Amino acid sequence: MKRILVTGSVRQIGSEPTMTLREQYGNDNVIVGVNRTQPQGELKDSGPFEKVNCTDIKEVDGVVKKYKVDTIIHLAAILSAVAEAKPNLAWDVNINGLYNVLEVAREHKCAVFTPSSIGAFGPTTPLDDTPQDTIQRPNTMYGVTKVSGELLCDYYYKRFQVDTRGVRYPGIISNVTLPGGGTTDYAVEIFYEAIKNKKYTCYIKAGTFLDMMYMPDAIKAAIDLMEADPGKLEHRNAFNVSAMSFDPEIIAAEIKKHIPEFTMDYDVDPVRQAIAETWPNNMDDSAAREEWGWKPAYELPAMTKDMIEKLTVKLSK
Ligand code: AKB
Repeated sequence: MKRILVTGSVRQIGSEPTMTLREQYGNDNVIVGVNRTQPQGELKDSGPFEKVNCTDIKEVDGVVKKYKVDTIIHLAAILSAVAEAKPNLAWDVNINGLYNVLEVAREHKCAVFTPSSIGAFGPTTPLDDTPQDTIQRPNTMYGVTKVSGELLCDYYYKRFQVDTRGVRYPGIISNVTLPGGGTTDYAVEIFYEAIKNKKYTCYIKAGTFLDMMYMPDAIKAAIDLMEADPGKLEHRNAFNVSAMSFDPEIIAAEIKKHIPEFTMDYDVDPVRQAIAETWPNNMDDSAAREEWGWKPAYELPAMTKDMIEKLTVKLSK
């Protein structure tokens, strides 16, 4: 990776990876691709940014040509809960947007990283120790777009030799950008509410286990996979990666160790609960460990401690 375009740079999953990429590859070598939300602060001031709406192939093509981009980190996507509310938009961004990125990559010989998700699984998938290769019949629009995206990336690799790579991200927990429109967002909101109000009303039922990952590990997964020896990659576009699995009771208990007065109650959202019930309780990520040495640094206790320390400082400003 020498010249990198990051789409979706300003959104939940985009802003921190973009800054890490700038630190590692040079500010001028990482182009922030924005659509409607303008970048702020360090993200805006530290290097180039350009309007890149991935559903407009001319915009993607223009920026790739202008900066001689060799790698596209394609993070622009509509997440699960919004995708259920706006399936047309989800199809347009998650499928047509990806197709445009792959076409431009084919033309200009770029490598492409695209995240898939635990949302690529569904109700008939084995939900415990979910294997790398297994049944994928999701019943959400988000899931449909994620499975299609995995297949499309495989196709572009086999048919056109585009160097496509990707992981199935679990819920990502970050102290920088607030989540929006996902099913796993509760695992971030809970920290903000615990610090600000000492209580949280959770929209996911007790006993619903989901895989999660702290943002530094999510960034490491993307960079390690893109830097991996291609000769060792068998799965390429859809590696299961996980760092921890918990239900709302377990994360609440961990937070209570730091904020003893914290309490949690429930007001379950039927849409997000139904989605969560079709996603793995925990994935088997041994293929990623074997093929490119995946190893997360943060489990639940270390992530919780770091989130509380960082957010306490941030929210006191
Ligand atoms: C969501 O909840 O939609 C995302 C995801 C797991 O893909 N965070």
